Amino acid sequence: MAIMTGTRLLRYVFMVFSLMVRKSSISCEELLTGSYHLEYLDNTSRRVNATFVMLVRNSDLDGTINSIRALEDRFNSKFGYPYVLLNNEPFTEEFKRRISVLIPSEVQFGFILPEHWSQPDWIDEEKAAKSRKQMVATNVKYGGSVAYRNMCRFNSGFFYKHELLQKYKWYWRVEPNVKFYCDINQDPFRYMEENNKVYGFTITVYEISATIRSLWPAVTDFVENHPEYIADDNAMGFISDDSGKTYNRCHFWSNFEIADMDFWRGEAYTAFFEHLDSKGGFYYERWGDAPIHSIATSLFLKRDQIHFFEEIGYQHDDWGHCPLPDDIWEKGRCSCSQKGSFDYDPSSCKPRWDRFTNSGRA
Ligand SMILES: Nc1nc2c(ncn2[C@@H]2O[C@H](COP(=O)(O)OP(=O)(O)OP(=O)(O)O)[C@@H](O)[C@H]2O)c(=O)[nH]1
Ligand SMILES: [Mg+2]
Repeated sequence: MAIMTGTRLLRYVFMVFSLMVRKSSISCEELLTGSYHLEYLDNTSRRVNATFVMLVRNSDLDGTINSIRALEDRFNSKFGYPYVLLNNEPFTEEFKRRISVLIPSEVQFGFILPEHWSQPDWIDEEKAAKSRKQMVATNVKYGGSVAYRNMCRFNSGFFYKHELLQKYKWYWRVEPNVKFYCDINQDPFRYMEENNKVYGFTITVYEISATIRSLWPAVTDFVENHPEYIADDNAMGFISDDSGKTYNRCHFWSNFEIADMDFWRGEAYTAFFEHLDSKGGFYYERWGDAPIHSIATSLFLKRDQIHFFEEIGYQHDDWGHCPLPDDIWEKGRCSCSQKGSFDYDPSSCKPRWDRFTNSGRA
């Protein structure tokens, strides 16, 4: 304090007061002992309108704790973004207690309305059941699960309509048991906002064909009827190798997403989702939210509005991204091995993304 210049001191006092107004849980002791640092105050005063979103079950408690601890340690303890946790069943008191204790910023627990989380009545259950049975017989992951299909449909067309998310523009999707390997020193939300980005990813993979057999015909149908929604300089070249005739199955892995919900709420995506939903493919096949989000962003956005987060070291199940440039890896104090990064695994679409983003540019 003694060495602060007058301007810095005034700024500090202003930020302390504005934080006290917004965050009544800050204690005098914390202020006096200086456990709230200038960096934190500076970051929180520059936060954008954003939240983490986690869709979880009560049984996911341990995995949810793991993810939140990792995120707080590597990023959010410096920024204080809020969390919204959603569930199709009421969260137990124990779940809320165990999660709330981890999060110094705001956390809200939401219940998903059954109409956003159920197989619509007009779906022919006999046809859907036959397809599920066939997928089980051919060992398609989650092929027999209606709950998984409800989840994919919810993540495709409903999460951003949840009442707790209405006040937010940006979200960062987080799943249970994911890992964050590196310090995230720059605010990714701010990066997105300041650079006119809409959708951010870390991993891109191929979808299993058995789950999306009729998805691309439904997409081309939509595109033919709505050429007005197709962006100039879009990313069709990333998801199709023949100018849109077929889908190459590349998608951004949606268990990690940092994106602008206003895109999902907008006219193009709303019409797109309604069109796809009307085909019944969430239940007659097992369409995932990842290919649907990826196709929509690739068609309705300019390619520059889709961002690859190199600096976010991240792991979901067996596949993880570790920053490859040494300077980024060192600056992030990453705990992952660059050699183990999924980016150039044969199952990764990252080489295609690189080729695509480096091509067609003067
Ligand atoms: N509330 C709730 N959440 C669910 C349900 N099924 C899946 N989820 C959540 O939806 C997200 C995706 O589900 P996962 O089971 O991880 O599906 P996935 O990522 O495709 O597959 P994995 O490779 O097994 O992780 C996770 O955040 C889950 O916690 C469900 O029935 N209820
Ligand atoms: Mg998962």
